[in-house]
Amino acid sequence: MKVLLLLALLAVSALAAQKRYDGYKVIQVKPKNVASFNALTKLYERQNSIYDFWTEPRSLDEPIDIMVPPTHAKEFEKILRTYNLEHRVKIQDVQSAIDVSRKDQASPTNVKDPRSRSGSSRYVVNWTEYHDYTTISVFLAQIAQAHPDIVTLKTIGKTHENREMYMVKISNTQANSNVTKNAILVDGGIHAREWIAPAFNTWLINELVENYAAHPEYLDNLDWYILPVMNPDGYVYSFADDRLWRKNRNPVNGPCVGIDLNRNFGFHWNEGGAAGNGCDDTYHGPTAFSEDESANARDAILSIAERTQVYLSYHSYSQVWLTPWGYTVDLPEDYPLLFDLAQNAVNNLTAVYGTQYAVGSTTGLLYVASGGSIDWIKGEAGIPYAYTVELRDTGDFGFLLPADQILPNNLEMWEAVKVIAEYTMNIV
Ligand code: 0X9
Ligand code: ZN
Repeated sequence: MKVLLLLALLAVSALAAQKRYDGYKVIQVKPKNVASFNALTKLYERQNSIYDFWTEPRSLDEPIDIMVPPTHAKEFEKILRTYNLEHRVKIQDVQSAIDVSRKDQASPTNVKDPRSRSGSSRYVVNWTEYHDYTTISVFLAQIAQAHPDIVTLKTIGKTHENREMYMVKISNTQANSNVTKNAILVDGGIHAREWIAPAFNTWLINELVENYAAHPEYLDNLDWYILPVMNPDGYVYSFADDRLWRKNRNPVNGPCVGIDLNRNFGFHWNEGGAAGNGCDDTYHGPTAFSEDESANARDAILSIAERTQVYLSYHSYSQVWLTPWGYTVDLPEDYPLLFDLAQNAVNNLTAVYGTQYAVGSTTGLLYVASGGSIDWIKGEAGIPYAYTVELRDTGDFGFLLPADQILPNNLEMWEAVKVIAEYTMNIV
């Protein structure tokens, strides 16, 4: 009885510790004219620690999703009235939406006996739920152990909170061992709350390995390097403490915690579209590569960069496929090549369920954002086909994408990745 009481108390206090979003709304706004677009951009630049822009101001005809706290509901209504803004409430109460989406979170894995929960399936993960970092780590160890001939699990360093960061190498080392293979680098989860990105990456690892027979050429002729969770501390925090956490968990900013790792990479670092205020969600950090996570990624990537032709960095949401640059409106010289490959990949994706993705440069489709990983990867590491891909959806659920969309998301994205793989095999 006492034990039960203690457990109940623990459960309640764990819940109580979670950041709550009672009365927060996500409102989609259409700017439509220059004055209102500028007003919203100003709000984004000056007050993004109050108003969480789930999507940033992009262009006049693109809707913007803004999470408004109840304390600022009146002020925001005034802005809507002043600029006569067309708007629609997308999420009436963010806390209720988080409560609903909690059913999509798999229960934690018993590390001592990882098989106890998974029943008959081979691995601890499935793709009908979102899994915590421990479970993903156990899965990586399991699949590496089951396929020592094709999977190598490497640790590339530790996070600020001392968690291991993993990189998975997948290749059939028996095939074509005399030639140097082209490589594809994949990452995801640089932003903690974008759970669909790690969920796609673990699926991709499983598909490449377990379904080898369906596409042996992908492992016979290519090396794959996958960093399934780039921001483990943030990811853990988004499970346990704050579902909408984005940055890492380095507390260097006085009262505020965290650096946006996708503003911390060292190519034209801090040249716009990144915040100097440590409380902002796009804080670029004190210096380029100041963070353990970005520095570890840099070192691991540099060691494989020479043979690597493609980089796919998974985020959510918006359904867009982005090329460099993020720091400038200029386009890279080989932009037509990057665009064509991306468009072919997207066309194949759309053929599955009709899901639409827009293709274009980061500044062309989104906004100026310096210090992003793709800019450094193309500009400094020299990997030519560098892309950021924003997965499902277009804002109905946003970051709280229901788990029943994981599989459709993954299956359609796989069709795009197949086009990339076919192309990369043949680059000489
Ligand atoms: O702003 C970002 O970091 C990405 N969008 S997100 O909504 N997932 O935060 C886009 C990154 C685009 N690439 C560069 N910044 N270079
Ligand atoms: Zn992101």
